[in-house]
Amino acid sequence: MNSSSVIDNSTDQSNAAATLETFAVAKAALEGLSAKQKYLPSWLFYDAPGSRLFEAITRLPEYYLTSLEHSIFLRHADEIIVAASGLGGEQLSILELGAGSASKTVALLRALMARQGHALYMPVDVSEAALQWASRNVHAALPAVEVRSICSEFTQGKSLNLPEENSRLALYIGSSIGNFDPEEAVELLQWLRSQLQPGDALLLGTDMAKAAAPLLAAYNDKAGVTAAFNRNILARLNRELKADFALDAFEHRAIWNAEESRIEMHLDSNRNQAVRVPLLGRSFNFRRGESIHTENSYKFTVEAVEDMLLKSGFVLEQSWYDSDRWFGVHLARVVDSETMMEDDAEEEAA
Ligand code: AVJ
Repeated sequence: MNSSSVIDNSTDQSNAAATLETFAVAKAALEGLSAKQKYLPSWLFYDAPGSRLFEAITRLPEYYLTSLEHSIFLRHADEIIVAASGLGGEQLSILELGAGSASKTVALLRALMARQGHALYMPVDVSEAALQWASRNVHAALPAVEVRSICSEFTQGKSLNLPEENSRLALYIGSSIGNFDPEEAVELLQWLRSQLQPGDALLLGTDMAKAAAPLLAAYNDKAGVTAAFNRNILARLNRELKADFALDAFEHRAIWNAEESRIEMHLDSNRNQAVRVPLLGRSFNFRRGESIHTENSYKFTVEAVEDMLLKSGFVLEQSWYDSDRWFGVHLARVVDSETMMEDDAEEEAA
């Protein structure tokens, strides 16, 4: 990366949102780089260059997740929509956490349009740019779909103020849930449950636990795009916090942690070095071989999915897979809290 790609946020657009975001980046960097095992939270990957690199990852031959999930949607969209619609007979609308390019979502919206003749699509994202991208893509493919964007940081537990008239299918796809530790994943899904009503549904996409080889290949691609994606987190600290990370002084490493059932990504310092971060007013020392842990990507069994859903107030109704069962798409229903309390009472009585 050369210096001409450095963006100066302070002179460029000094709006309140940018300042808030820089503050969040600074806080995350200070916390993570001060820890004994250094880490940086994986949301830091997704600035504009990082989001482009992620899109490139989804097109890599080794990164099977996106293409398999897309093929599951293409093959089973009608069935998924019928199953999600349940018995209520109301119109179904689609809510999506994390808008992305919405390219996979189009398959579901097409099936919903065919069934109802109308579809309301509500993408939720922190990034206005991501929301615009999603709604532009949906509009290009399906001009009749009504898009209502919701700009919100959904990991912060705030209300989405959803319209009440329809029943909803919430999408959390792409195995994004795999970036959270098990407890955090349950907290996120519990919050989602709190935004929904009894009878509403959730469609959750998860990468499934499998042999180490294809997993390692998916996170150590030959073209080095994942390595560039991983290093972009340091480039971002250089851009936004004026840090002086030498990108070639950190090596991309992705490993399979079988005990935790997760891929871990790290950046390993290949020398003893100090890195200055002027916006934090300090520097950080790295020993040769010391790592910055940048991501966990959990891989699930269907039992683990069912358990996570139950703890969050959902019951698993049906799962769809590719022929190798590498990727899973799970339909779950909101459990209404009265039934849940009755169940608890029965358990206590037993
Ligand atoms: C977007 C979180 C699903 O964990 O596979 C891709 C991100 N990291 N390559 C994943 C990612 C490295 C991705 N998720």
